Amino acid sequence: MKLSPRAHLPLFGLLALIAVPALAQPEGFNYDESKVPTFTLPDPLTLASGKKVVDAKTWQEKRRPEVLELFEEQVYGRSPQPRDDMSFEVASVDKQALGGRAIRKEVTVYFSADKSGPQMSVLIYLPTSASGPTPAFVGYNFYGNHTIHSDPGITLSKSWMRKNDDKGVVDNHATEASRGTSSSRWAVDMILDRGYGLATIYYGDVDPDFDDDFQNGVHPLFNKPGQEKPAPDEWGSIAAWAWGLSRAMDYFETDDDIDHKHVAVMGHSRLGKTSLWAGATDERFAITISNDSGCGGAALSRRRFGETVARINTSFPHWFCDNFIQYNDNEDALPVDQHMLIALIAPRPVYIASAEDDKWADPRGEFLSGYYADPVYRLLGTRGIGVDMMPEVNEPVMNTIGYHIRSGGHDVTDYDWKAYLNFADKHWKKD
Ligand code: GTR
Repeated sequence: MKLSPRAHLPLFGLLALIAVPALAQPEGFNYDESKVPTFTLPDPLTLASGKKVVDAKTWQEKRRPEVLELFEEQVYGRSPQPRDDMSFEVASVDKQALGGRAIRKEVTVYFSADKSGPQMSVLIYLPTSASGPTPAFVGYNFYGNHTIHSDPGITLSKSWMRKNDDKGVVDNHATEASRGTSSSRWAVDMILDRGYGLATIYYGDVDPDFDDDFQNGVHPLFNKPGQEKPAPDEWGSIAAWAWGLSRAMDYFETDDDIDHKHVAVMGHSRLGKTSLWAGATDERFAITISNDSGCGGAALSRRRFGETVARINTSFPHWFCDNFIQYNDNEDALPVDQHMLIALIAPRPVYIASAEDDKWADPRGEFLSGYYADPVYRLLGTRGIGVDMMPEVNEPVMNTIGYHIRSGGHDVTDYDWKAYLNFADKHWKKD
């Protein structure tokens, strides 16, 4: 059976009523549902041999490795194992942070024995009220750990940052004016009140986000002798960032204050693409959350709605592996689509969030990847997505696959965090 999204159009007819005109989206791209081309998605439950997958064992042992390999080789690139000389160092601990409600820790992860080499700083808040190991969310931030809260005890990042006047970045570096400038995206109080911890890392610690042929960040640490940059099937920046999240998980496994069996990986936009790849490649992440992840994240590439493969590979040549370039304006040749990325996370819970005005990220394409991953989730004995049409704005669905489309634009809001906390409660605090 070939899956055809067209077959479901009547079910999704309501969407037309809730659509709003595109706001400030790049011109020259399609934002018109009627202009989405007809396409056929690859079936996650058919082996390369053409045989159907009809039981969980065949998925786990045969089909899942095939799909993972395709994404590694063709989309994100293969990542290495961590080096044996990686180490962790607790750089600071304050047991009375945020007026006594949180333990704040800062942990440095050195990716090799060279402590002046690539490293990342993990900022962790845990509720002081916790009586044992705490379940936690982990996610990257865009402009340094010190931006997520005005807490003066957070070490100001010294790393290279992208230019941004609103974030107090001067000469590509943070200043005191940067503190707390992203706090609206990090519901620290709400997370602590609900009994969860939060860990965050500046993504540029792992790989600064610009195209320099991988001369900085973690990549050079893993070059083979004579190698100057990753091969066409080796890790781009998204894969490197996802790899960094796994190194944070390596640390959590050593920290008795963190319930490492209950860690949710969350990310927004390019970092939502990253959280999905982290959840797909590292089964230690018990929940995966993508916030407005769009093209190369949850959105189906074949829809060519909003951002396209050609556009993302042109604007951000370092994000994916070089093999992905062959799919520029050639999406139908992809051996995978993003519903299969969601399927790689099965049977673990995954939450996909969209925003109504974020047409660039293709909200409907983000929903459909969850929808078309559902057969894999159900084969593995879960409830899957549990709905057969896209929900209305601000009406989250929460089964093993969760989804919402919130009103507003490309952002992370308290509304999103509330949904993620509810989703974690639903899966982890069963009576
Ligand atoms: C945009 C890019 C999106 C998304 C976003 C972000 O410019 O086209 O795919 O990743 O950046 O990460 O903020």
